[in-house]
Amino acid sequence: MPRALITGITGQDGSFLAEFLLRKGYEVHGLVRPASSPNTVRRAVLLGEPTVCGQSPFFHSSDLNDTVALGRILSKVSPDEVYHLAGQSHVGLSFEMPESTCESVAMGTLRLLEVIRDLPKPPRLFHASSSEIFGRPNRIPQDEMTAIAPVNPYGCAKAFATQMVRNYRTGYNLFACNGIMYNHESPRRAENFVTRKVCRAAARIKLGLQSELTIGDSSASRDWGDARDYVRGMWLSLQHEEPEDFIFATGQLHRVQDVIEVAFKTADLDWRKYVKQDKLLLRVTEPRLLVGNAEKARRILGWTPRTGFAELIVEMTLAELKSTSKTSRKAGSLENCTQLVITS
Ligand code: G4F
Repeated sequence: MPRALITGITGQDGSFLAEFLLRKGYEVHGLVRPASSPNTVRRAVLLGEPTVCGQSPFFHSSDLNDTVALGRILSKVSPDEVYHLAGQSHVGLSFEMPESTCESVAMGTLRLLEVIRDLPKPPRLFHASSSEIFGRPNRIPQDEMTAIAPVNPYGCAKAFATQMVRNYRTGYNLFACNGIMYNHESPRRAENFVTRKVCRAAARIKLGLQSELTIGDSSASRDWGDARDYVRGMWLSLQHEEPEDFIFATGQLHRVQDVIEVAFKTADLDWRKYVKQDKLLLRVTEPRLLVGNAEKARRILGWTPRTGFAELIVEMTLAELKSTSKTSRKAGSLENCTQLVITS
């Protein structure tokens, strides 16, 4: 039975990856911060299912800033594959907390690399890098050779981590890959990312629980895909015979405004009546035209995204309507929603 360790197992990607690997017959281990209680963790990972295929992950309390504890866990678990997804991942927050963002994202990755290089049998390592390393790129769409030019603290920290992974691969012969991930979403996305924020607001407005949606730059555009597709890409990266970097992206740019229009239409609402802009939500700097060319992943790994943008936003909005209506006294007002299918 192959064994995998996931840092960031309680996040959107970590929970999907844990399920994906359990279904493939892996023994799955996850690193969790000591503050997360096992019950909360299990709920986040398996979303109410006690097990996937009769298995559930093993959780280990540790922090990426504790190299000794990290080394102990890696020695004990002795994984074949490590998926490194942990770290502060909100770009807006990284302007407010640049030091702790760099500590978790940049130094956390370096510590993990140091521990792995000292192991007698180093596992294969996948590092979840980000399109944010490209900032305002001179090449559109971006590929694995595009110059790194981040424009925010999070992007700078990811650039450092990405380059360190490359250095350890070359210098110490580690099987270490960067997946340069463009935005990827799902109903499990945290509420402070724009797609979830919009879909949640559309559902809550429909159910009478919220009166408006306040948004930052609605003209900002991103290459948005489905997190479940990207998790498959993570696994495929480590099954290839050579360690390499791969772009994971849809190649399609959409605006925040497009998210708003699809979500509000799904909830059968006119967005013009509810959406307000707030300059306080604008970022110090915005990256521009981050859109990826995933041709290398398609050619070498056979990876292509399966879910389209509109389909994803509709699914997220319907999931919000369903979960919110369970707790709402106004569930009856769902009757007019387009494409709404609520199953128990
Ligand atoms: O959803 P976002 O916060 O995602 P962002 O900044 O693109 O970062 C995400 O994707 C990256 C690439 O994969 C990851 F590396 C990163 O960890 C994270 O997962 O914002 C998307 C866009 C931005 O242009 C932002 O300025 O939406 C704009 N936006 C407009 N109003 C807003 C809002 N973003 C948020 N979070 N909240 C708003 O009210």
